[in-house]
Amino acid sequence: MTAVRISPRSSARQGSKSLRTALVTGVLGQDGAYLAKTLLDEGYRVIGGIRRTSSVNPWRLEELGIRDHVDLVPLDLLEQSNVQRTIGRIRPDLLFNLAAQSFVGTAFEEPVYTTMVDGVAVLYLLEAIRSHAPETRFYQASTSEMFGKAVVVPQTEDTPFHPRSPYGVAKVYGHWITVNYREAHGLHASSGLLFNHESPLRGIDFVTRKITHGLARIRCGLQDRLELGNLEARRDWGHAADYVRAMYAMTQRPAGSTYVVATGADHSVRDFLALALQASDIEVRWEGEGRDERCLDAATGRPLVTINPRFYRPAEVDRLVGDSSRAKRDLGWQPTIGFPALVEEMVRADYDRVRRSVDA
Ligand code: NAP
Ligand code: F7E
Repeated sequence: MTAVRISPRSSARQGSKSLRTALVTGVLGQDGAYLAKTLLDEGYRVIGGIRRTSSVNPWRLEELGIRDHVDLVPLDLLEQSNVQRTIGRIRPDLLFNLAAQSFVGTAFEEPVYTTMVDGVAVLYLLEAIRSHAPETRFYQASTSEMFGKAVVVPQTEDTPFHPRSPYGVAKVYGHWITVNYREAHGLHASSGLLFNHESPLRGIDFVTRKITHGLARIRCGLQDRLELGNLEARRDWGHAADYVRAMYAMTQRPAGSTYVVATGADHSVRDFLALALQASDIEVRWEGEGRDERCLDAATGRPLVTINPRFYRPAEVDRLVGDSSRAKRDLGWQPTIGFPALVEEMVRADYDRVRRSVDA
């Protein structure tokens, strides 16, 4: 990991104003990295907000080759005074709020923290924009988790919300306060109802990356088996590189709005695992049922995947599949990377990293 240079005071407004400026919270996360790359390609100066930790790790920016092109500023969403000062100083043209406690499993263990970061902090940002930078165009990272126990399949912008986790509940607040500031204060504020999107830059706790990383370690003899939860859970999985294009497109519309971003097709965790095993050239057979089901190496009979109820959720979402007709019509947005290609890319990237002993 290389040393990280953090600009305590960004000079975005002091230098030439010819370059448009985008501020991205959560820039070190999966979407932050892909979005920063998209914005740089669009000609923006990109300032990335990060929270201070003992070892800030910009590995995703490094993987995309943009580490030296993004200015990092301290911006912990829970410190309202810092949020006010940073936005007042930078007055960005675009502000993307991607920072979040984004892991649903953790939200059940840390519901208050999750509510503060994923819900209340959205209000801190909107208040700062309202006070200091009302021309700033704002994007809020909303989620299909807000639909939760959805009454309609597929879900659209008009489907009622019924969140099933403290994460989903907090995001519902973030969404509605964004809509409210658009309607009440005339801000250019958009909310993207994004369904699951993955990539080789996905965090290691999420099931897709847990599978591809785990299989790579098994192939390299570094791990015996993979423990998973509910294999029947279904998600509408797309590629993060596609989804950040929709975020940017929302900020380019004449007015802010709400859009569903999804592929329109769902698959089970079992489907993802099967494709990942295939792409890893591992032949398997299954035995047992329910929580006793096991996936064995066809050649040796060794268990490769077992079920651990620890990874079940206290409450699951039902069938989440998105209808992106509106985004396709207004934003000209289309997903370009299909499910098998996504799985293969993730399997290949993790195998390469594990073989080269690269931490990610
Ligand atoms: P991610 O990889 O978990 O990234 C989240 C980022 O937020 C991390 O860089 C994290 O910092 C930062 N963060 C957390 N708490 C913070 C705080 N208090 N102050 C400042 N930064 C903080 O998530 P992602 O997958 O890129 O998702 C981006 C956004 O989209 C999130 O808001 C997520 O809830 C939402 N979303 C994601 C999906 C999806 O499928 N990926 C779908 C719908 C919505 P550290 O790097 O220090 O941990
Ligand atoms: O779980 C099941 C689990 O943690 C997907 C976040 O980006 O997308 C993400 O949230 C499914 C669930 O993602 C394991 O029960 C089985 O049904 O990868 P996940 P998520 O909860 O859908 C939404 C749209 C967001 O907004 C979130 O920020 O997979 N599952 N076995 C497992 N999940 C995990 N994590 N680990 C397992 O072992």
